[in-house]
Amino acid sequence: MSSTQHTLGIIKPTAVTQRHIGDIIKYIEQAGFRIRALELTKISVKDGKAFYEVHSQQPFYEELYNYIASGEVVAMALEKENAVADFRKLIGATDPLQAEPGTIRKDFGVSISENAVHGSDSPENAEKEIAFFFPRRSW
Ligand code: IDP
Ligand code: MG
Repeated sequence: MSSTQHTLGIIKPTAVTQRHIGDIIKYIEQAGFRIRALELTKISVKDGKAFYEVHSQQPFYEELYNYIASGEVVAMALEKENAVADFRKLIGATDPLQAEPGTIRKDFGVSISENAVHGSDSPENAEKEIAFFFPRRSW
């Protein structure tokens, strides 16, 4: 059984500076997602650390939070049946080189760090991540 679900997507700094916001949103809308909230914003290093806390034991943690805080990003709350899994499918593998043709990371990612987009990995984390960016959510 499937039901309406939400996920958090982030267009990462490199994709923003490369002016791929419109292209990426087009992929997202054409895949059937409804955008429920959207903000162009800049994350502080402190917030980047908190957002990626789950990766704090990874060797790439410092690079990760510094990168997400390095420029403007677009945070989006997305709605669809099976939104979490379907968005992971749409964005493709973490490493753009491994991602399937037609996925966002394949088409707009430049490296494993600069892989164009973030997508929540579970419905529970999606709820937390949406609350992180959109604390006044009314839907
Ligand atoms: P995901 O974004 O596909 O869920 P995660 O394993 O959750 O991948 O890692 C979070 C982010 O950390 C990735 O999107 C990627 O940008 C970065 N990352 C993952 N593995 C590496 C690595 O080995 N080196 C550098 N950055 C990495
Ligand atoms: Mg992840």
